[in-house]
Amino acid sequence: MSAITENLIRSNWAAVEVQALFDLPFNDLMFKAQTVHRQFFDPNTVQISQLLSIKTGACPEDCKYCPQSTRYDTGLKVEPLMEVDHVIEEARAAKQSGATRFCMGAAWRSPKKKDMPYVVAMVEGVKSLGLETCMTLGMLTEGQSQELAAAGLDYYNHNLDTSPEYYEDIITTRTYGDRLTTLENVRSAGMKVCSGGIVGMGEELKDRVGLLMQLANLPVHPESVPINMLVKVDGTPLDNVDDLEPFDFIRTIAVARILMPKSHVRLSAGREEMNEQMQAMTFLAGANSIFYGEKLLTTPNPSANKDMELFAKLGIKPEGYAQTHRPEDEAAMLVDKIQQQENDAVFYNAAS
Ligand code: SAM
Ligand code: DTB
Ligand code: SF4
Repeated sequence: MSAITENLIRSNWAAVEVQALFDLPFNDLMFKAQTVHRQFFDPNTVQISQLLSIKTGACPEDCKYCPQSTRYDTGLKVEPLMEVDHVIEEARAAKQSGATRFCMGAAWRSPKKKDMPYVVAMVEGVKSLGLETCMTLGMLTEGQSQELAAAGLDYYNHNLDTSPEYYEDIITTRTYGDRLTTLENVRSAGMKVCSGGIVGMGEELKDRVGLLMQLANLPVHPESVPINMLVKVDGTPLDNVDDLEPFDFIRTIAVARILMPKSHVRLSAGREEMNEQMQAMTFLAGANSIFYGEKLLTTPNPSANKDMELFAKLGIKPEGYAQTHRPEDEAAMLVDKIQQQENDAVFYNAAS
C-alpha cells in the first residue's frame, strides 16, 4: 500500500468529520466513496455470503428488531440446533450456487458449553468443502473464541447494531460494552471480525454517525461491515417504525466505505424491499458484499437467480468465483446452474 492510501486508514474519526461526510451533496459523497473504493477494490466485484440459521427462535434476549426473541409473538417456528450433517449439506448447495462464505447463525445470548462440540464440527465440515466460514452465536468468552479459531473459523459476526446512545432503546439484556468485549475476544483469538449494524430503527442521523464512528475507531477495522436495513417483522416492537428515506441508507453505505476503505461493506438485510436501481446505487456507494440465497435467517431475501440476473445487468462478477469468461456471461452461467439445482430439488421432493 502506498503512503497515500495508508493515510486513508484511520481509527481517530471525530463526530464532526463523520457528520460532514453525511452532509455532503449526494453526488459529491458518491464520488468520494467511489474514488476511495477504487483505490482498494475492483469496483465490479461483489463478495457473496450465504446465511443459514442453525438454531432458530426462543432467544432470551430482548432485541426490539428481532423476530427470534422469545419475548415477542412473531409466529416463528422454533427449531433446535441443526444436525451437523444437515448444515454441511446446506453449505455444499450454497457453494454450488456461487457463495464463497457460509455464515451460520444461532438465536443464542451466547453458546453453552454443551453446544461447542457441535458448532466446532460444523466449522470443520464446512471448511473442508473449501468455503470460508463465519458464525454468529452471540457473546463469546476468550476461551470460546480461541476454540472456534482453532477449529478454523474465519469470521465471527457480532454487530454493534446502533450508536451507544440509542442502544438502550433497542436492547436491555446486554450492554454495548459486552458487545465490544466480544469483538476484542474475537480479534485476540486471530479471527476476522464482521461487525456492523441496522438502520431504519427510528434512530436519528447522529446515531448513524455514532454507529459508523464506533466501528471505524476500533483499533483494527472489521474486515466485514454488514449494513442492515431493518426488516420489519409483525409482532416485534419495531414493526411499525417509520421507513428510512432510501437515500439515507445509501449515504450510510457511502460513509462506511470512506471510513473503512479496506473493509468489505455488506449490503445486508432489507434487499427484498429494494429495487434493482437502489441496490445498484449501494454498489456505486461502495457496497461490495451481499447475503445470497432466498432466506436470511428467518426472513426472505431475493433468490440467487434474481441476484445473478442483476449482476449480469451491471457487469458485476462474484468475488472468488473462478473467472474464465466475461463477467456478464459468468453470471448468466450461474443462473443456469442455479436453475438446474432448483429443478433437481423439485424432482427430489416429489420422489420422497
Ligand atoms: N443471536 C446472535 C446475536 O444477536 O448476537 C446472532 C444472531 S442475530 C439474528 C444477528 C444480527 O442480525 C443482529 O445483531 C442484527 O444486527 C441482525 N438482525 C436481526 N434481526 C434483524 C432484522 N429484523 N432486521 C435487520 N437485521 C436484523
Ligand atoms: C447481519 O448483520 N445480518 C444477518 C447476519 N448478520 C447474521 C442477519 C439478518 C437477519 C435478518 C432477520 C432474519 O432473517 O431473521
Ligand atoms: Fe437473540 Fe440475536 Fe435476535 Fe437478539 S438478535 S434476540 S440475541 S437472536
